Amino acid sequence: MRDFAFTVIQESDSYMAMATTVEDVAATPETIGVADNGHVEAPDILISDPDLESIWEKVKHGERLSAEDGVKILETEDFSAVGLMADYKKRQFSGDKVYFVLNRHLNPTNICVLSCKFCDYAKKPGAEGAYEMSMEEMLDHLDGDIRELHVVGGHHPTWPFEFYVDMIRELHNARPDVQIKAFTASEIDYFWRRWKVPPEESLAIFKEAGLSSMPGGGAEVFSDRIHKLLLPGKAKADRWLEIHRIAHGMGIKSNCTILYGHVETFRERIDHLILLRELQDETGGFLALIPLEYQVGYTKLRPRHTPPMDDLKMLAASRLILDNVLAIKSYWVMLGEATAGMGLNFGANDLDGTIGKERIAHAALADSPAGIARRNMVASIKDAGRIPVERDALYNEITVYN
Ligand code: V47
Repeated sequence: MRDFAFTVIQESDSYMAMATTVEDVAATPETIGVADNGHVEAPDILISDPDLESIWEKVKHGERLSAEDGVKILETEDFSAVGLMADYKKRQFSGDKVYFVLNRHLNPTNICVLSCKFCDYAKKPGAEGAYEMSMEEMLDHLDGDIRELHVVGGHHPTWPFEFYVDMIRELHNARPDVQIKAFTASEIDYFWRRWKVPPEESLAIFKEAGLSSMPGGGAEVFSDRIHKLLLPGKAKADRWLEIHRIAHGMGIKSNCTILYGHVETFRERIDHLILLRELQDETGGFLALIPLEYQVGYTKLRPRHTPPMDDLKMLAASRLILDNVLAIKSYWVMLGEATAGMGLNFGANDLDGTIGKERIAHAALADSPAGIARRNMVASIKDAGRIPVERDALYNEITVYN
């Protein structure tokens, strides 16, 4: 049987050795509760779909699930069995704890050279609604008692690389206590394509300027078919994975995402998760997966949002396939608060954050409020019968709300 807690302890130790400041030391299994909850009693599960029998045997025995298993989880009608299996798996990572962070999203510009077919946020220069923030406006995002600033924007045609370095430096100097999680792999790739700054160099410069970790955006779906269809010109799977590999090797932890619920197949979703799992085996550098439910908005790649039942199966499949990543986020901004709350019983152990001024999902008409406060986070987690834990960007625990 695979001993997950032990694997994580080894991986975290190697990253702690590379970390440079106290704030940049990532959480250890002790701080996230893995050590306490590594051995969890398997519940009796009533399984009505025979396809799930062998999957449950594997989950109980700590065996890896295959791509075929993942597809069966997404296809099954046996909704409750899937939820219970994912919940069991989740307890091995974090018991009953559910994490959240006090954070703000900063989207410095929506001007973007790309034309991804799912994106309502990007604008061409001069188009109605296109914006560029001044440094002062960006610094305004550092209000209140936030711990994490999430910085992601369009691939701007003319902002020089040095401007992005100044951005990180000024944000960091203004609030050294706030951990800056900035720039998707797609943006890091763009700094190479546009300004010829290779990822090793840009990441080292950003790290020195105050970058603490990287967000998981820009991954979309790692399939050549989808890439050709929806995101011509954007970093492909290999490049996205390569950039995260480089970051992890430099001691920069990161998140990963999958954008689902548009034109991808179930098999393409699971293949994507398996590629993430393989990289995580290699580096141990991913902190969390965020399954992003496609927001129909004005792009209308499909007529309706993914139904909540399918969102919940997607969370469960993510938890069960990605058996080596600590956190699975139930991302309330895209799922809506009700489904995100239910997600805490389908394998998710993180509600992301209080967010504040998020723009990307709201450009696509996501209907949850643009920021819910700490109180609401704690209440939502307690409503799901779980223990709220406020964390920092690197999953160090700040407060446990017992
Ligand atoms: O990469 C764009 C996605 C991502 C749409 O790392 C859309 O902690 C749904 O990556 N419907 C940015 N999604 C958001 C993101 C993220 C969010 C929260 C936390 C973290 C983290 C990362 O949003 C983009 C793209 O995949 N996106 N348009 C849309 N219509």
